Amino acid sequence: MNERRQDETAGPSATGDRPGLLLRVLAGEAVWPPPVWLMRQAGRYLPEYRAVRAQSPDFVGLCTTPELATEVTLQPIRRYGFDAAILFSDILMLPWALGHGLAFREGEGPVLPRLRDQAGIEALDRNRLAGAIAPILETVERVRAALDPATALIGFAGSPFTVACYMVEGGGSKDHAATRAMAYGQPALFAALIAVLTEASIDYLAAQIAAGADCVMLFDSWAGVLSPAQFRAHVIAPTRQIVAALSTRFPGVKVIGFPRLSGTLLGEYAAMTGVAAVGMDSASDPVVLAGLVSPKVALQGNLDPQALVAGGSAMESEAHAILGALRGRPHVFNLGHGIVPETPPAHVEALVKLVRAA
Ligand code: 1CP
Repeated sequence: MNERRQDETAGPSATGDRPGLLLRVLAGEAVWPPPVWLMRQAGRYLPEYRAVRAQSPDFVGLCTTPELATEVTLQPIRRYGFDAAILFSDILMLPWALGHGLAFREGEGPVLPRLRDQAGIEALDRNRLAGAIAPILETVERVRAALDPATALIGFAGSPFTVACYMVEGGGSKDHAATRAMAYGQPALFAALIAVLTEASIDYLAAQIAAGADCVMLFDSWAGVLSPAQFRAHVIAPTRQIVAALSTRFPGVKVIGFPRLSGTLLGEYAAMTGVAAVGMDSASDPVVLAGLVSPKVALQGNLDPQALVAGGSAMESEAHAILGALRGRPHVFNLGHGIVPETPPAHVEALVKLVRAA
């Protein structure tokens, strides 16, 4: 029997506390057609997001105003009925909550003070965290209350390494040279920074789960710049620590890990960290990754966001190839990186239809 049809005819009231499609896949089930959601599904490609953003020129203010953050989290769910909502916030809200400065400048992206010494690490204040994240947790509660029970709510954080990149570089970077130089040249200092961020990420993610997130995702956008040894130390080890701590506090809780551009190291990451699913970037061949990653770990991804911009037959053939490659194993359909602002909303609608008709 078609599993999705079964879910759809059940309707929200009959669904009860039966887990929706995303949680079933994260529990190891191969659901066909797979659940679908898209990284950065809330954002500037949606006119209704731009309308809210115009009223809230301060991006941090948007993330910390529960009414507005709830609205923009729900916008893509209303439009497309994705199988999961993702909390509207940003990975840089964690350093912000620890007292590190953060500003988003038009056209420039995030700007943070550059962390280069022990004093910078000592200035990070874990005692500020609970108070600072309270509005974000209120958003989690409001979104969970508004969603259909079958739609999962994903909480998230940046991984310690990727958050450290932004703190050391003072913002975005092409090659993260200063961060890599610190990891090699001042290993104790860099390890101390990763340790502080790991502990704070555990607190932050645990609080999101307690507030109603059904699972959490760790975005490690820059994991691919590390050598294998550095990847093991600064990506695999902290991720394993985060997953273990969350599993102790919330037995059975599922974590999705996304060490972007990690290539063949994704297999080791999947085996060593305890994550329930791994995100695949668009450069990875799903057939190859399916051979490297245990079938107990779900794969998430990996349509190129630019194929979604193009739409039409190019998008269709790429999406069908991904679906075909992963049929029969736990798969969450997604992009290989976030939606870009140029994406026509109609192409997203066509993609969701295609996946659901697979
Ligand atoms: O409205 C705007 O102009 C702000 C654009 C924007 C948005 C919509 C930023 C600034 N952050 C977000 C939301 C966001 N960011 C979400 C929640 C919404 C959703 O997914 O629907 C999430 C999960 C993120 C995660 C995030 N932020 C990552 C990891 C994923 C990735 O894309 O690699 C990273 C690296 C960031 C940092 C960041 N925040 C914003 C920007 C422009 C950036 C990238 C900066 C750079 O170029 O390095």
